Amino acid sequence: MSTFAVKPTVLLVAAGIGLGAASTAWSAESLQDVLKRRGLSQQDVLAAAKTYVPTGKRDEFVVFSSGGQSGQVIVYGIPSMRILKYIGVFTPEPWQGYGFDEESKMVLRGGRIDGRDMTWGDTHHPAISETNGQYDGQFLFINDKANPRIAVLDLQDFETKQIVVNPIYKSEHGGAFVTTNTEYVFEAAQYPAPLENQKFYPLEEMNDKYRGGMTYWKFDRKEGRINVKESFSVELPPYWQDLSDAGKGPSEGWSFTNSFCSERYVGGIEKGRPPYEAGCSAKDTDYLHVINWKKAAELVAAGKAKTINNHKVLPIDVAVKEGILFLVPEPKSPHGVDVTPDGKLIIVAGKLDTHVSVFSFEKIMAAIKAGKFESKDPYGIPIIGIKDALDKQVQLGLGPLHTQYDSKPCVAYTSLYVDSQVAKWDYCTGKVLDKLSVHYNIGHLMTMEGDSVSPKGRYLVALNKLAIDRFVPVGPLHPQNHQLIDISNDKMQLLYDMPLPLGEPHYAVAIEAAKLKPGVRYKVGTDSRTGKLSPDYVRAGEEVTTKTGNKIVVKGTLIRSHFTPETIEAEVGDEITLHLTNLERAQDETHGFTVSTYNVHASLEPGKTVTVKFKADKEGVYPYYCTEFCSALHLEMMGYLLVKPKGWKPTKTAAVAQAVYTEADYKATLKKVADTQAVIDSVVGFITSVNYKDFPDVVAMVEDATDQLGKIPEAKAKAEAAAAKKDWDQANLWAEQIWQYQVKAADLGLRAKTYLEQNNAKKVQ
Ligand code: K7E
Ligand code: CUA
Repeated sequence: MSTFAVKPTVLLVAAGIGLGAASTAWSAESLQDVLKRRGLSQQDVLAAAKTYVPTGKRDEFVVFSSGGQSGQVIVYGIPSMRILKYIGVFTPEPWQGYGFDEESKMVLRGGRIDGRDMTWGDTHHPAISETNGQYDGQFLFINDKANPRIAVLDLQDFETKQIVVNPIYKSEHGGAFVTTNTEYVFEAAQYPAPLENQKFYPLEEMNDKYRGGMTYWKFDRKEGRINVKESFSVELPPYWQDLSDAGKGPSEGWSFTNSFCSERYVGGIEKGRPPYEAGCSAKDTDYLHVINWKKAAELVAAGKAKTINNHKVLPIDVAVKEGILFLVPEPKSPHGVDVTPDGKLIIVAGKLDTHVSVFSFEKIMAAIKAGKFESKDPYGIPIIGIKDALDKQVQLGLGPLHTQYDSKPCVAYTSLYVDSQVAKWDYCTGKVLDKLSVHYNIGHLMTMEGDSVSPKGRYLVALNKLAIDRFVPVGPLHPQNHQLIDISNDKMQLLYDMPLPLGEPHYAVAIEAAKLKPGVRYKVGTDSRTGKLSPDYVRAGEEVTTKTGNKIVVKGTLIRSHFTPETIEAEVGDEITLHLTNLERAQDETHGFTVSTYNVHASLEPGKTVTVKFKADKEGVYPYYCTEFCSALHLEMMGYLLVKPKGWKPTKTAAVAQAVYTEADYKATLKKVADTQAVIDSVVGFITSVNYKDFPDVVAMVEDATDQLGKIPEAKAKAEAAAAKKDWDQANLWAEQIWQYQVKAADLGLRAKTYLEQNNAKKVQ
């Protein structure tokens, strides 16, 4: 408390003038001294200089990484590798109130399967929305392999808006990928199963009754949501569809999906059969699925699909008859298919082959046009001969998996899982250009905008599966390891190891930071999960609590540093619904809300309206409070939920005990108020002397400060009325409240002033 009993002028000095004094007393270490002391080489310093982002400066690229088993998304910057955010997607995330307030529970409810809440996920592949094949920075999609689902995140506020469950799969892997204008977000099945929900067929009927497939989710960009009704799937054989990619340029309108276990092997080691790993890798080739999705969509629109589980599915025989589905043999248990930026070539890597296979879209089309097929698979799908589709094969090393592209023409990078290396090579000439060891067992890799039509080059991240010996040990479960690699020169240079402590981040995508334009505040009253105004938001002065039967509805507000209301009275068994609106306009003025032991939490960013709901099923006294340290009086931002026994009646009518103040106290408070007003006047003088209106962030802070100051006349009238009656308690407390409004206004004003100074605001007359 004592900190804030000081005079406001002291606050000002601390905030502004104290800076100059710190830099003199110690003789500084030289760079050489530091290198010696820390045992760093020239190379280390070069790497550090390439990744270090000084205070106040920002990263060039933003990465959205899968959060693996956490079911979340991890956001970090490049080149600093600083983590910026975890976004709750398929699983509850307490900080953001995700899964603890009603609006976000609605989103998670969309991900229920068979009536069950799914509180974990296995996220694999994020994808950024595209316009003309370029990342546009508007939306992010990501899949859940375990519980086949896909999620839509809006990059306006980095929140999950929608989860849809795949209606026909039991697992899925080859998604999320987007078409060049994000018409569709697509995902392929992984492990075959009957498509009908909750339908059993024995494994002996694998070939007939089990299926894979490819689902094309129609994306409505205006709504920012997947349109489930307009979505469809193409039925595929029970090969294990793996990864996918969308055609672009000449191959636009097509999608490509690799597969493994085209053997359709059924294991059963406990029955004496060799395990899946043996039976699924016996053949020399599997199949690349080539699908004309544009035509498939037309066929579905023309009524050629059948309906399974309320979802349109284009059967294999129709797809074959209409000439939209083809297979190309690909060696050998592949994992990864990546279309080149120009859309002409399709690169597939076989985990058990030492080569990457480069297929030519032109050749594939020529074979289809000429009707030149080497055979049909057991489902009647035409198979194009591998020689008729192949442009070239390049030997890279052991266990090639995924490929990404550089801004330099023809340059590609392929991960070598077994060799623990990144191979840089030229897919036009077939030459291997460089190799770099990584630590260890790299899965995916990622270059900047590396799967768009115009990769940005510069950096590559190796997403490694093992992190042996890299970090300070933290127990048998190691962190994941993302390694940043400089690819701007001929030789790759390893720059940085970043431990990722959340889940196995299979894949990641990176976008130029400048393309992201997230908002910093909501329009007051916004339900962020729908993007619309909440029907239950209230402005200052409109707060209301109503009780109908055993249902209590509170429409309240939050502003530094109090809730309205500060008491909620209930009887045991009442159902309580709170609609809370954060009235702040200032950037980063988030409040949190929780009620002791009722397992609710909300994060209220400026302008947001959030609903929490619970049954007050236990008698007692439960403090509620703000969970974000929002202001100097943050700790005082609280209230009481009083849950009374049924039929309880007050026995005492005595007023709530108060501190006892004198006239002298009141006078002293008035003096403090006058001093603070002088500070505010000088800050306001500065702000209005410059072009602050050109800075939207400052304008928002000024609005908030004006809000705070606007409450003063009412408090002042109350103080004066009490003083007239010589009620010094009330007079002094209302004068203190005036000071509270001033302090918050001054705090905002000082922040605005600093901002203006740092951003070179110009004097106006
Ligand atoms: Cu782990 Cu793309 Cu699911 Cu490869 S995936 S490594
Ligand atoms: Cu609001 Cu702390």
